[in-house]
Amino acid sequence: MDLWVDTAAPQVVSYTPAAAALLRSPPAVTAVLSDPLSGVQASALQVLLNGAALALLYDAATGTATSSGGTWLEGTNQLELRVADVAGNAQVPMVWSVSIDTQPPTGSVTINGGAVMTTSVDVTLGLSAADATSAVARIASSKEVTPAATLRTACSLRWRRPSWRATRASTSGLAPSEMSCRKRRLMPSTSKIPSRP
Ligand SMILES: [Ca+2]
Repeated sequence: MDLWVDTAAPQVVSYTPAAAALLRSPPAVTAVLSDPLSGVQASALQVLLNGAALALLYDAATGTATSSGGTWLEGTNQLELRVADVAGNAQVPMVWSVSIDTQPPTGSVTINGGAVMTTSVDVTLGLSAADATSAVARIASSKEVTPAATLRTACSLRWRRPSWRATRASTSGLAPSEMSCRKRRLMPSTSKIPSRP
């Protein structure tokens, strides 16, 4: 007759997502568990997301528990992993937090303080950006503009010696990048002083 004595709780070999992780979308929570003697009690496995139990699948062959679904919050989420073995030894619940940030930063661009026209080849860009959940990593600007078709309908140029003259279909509602390109087109290197229509 064999008598098994198991006084050791299961061990959490690894888990995801990592503590303090910053993620763009809700993840599956996974944990690899080990209990050499009596084995992990699948029915005792629990992953709590902000206090609510997640649906969980346990693969005994690999010792991997995988969650699905759950109501994740924008910002900080608390996870708790509860594990016990068949003999009833429970591991101390593991608690950690991860952050979810699904929203891109908001930002704005102004050209020469929002001026509708400039006679200068050089303009000053006013750039601002903010992010409610994480932080803004960088701000980049470009003078590349697409699609070109938008520009053709947004403004037109007429050659009227000795100066360029520009007309525009609309000033309001154009994206800053379109304004940027329009200004570039308003100011060819050979032009003289542009004037309003
Ligand atoms: Ca055990």
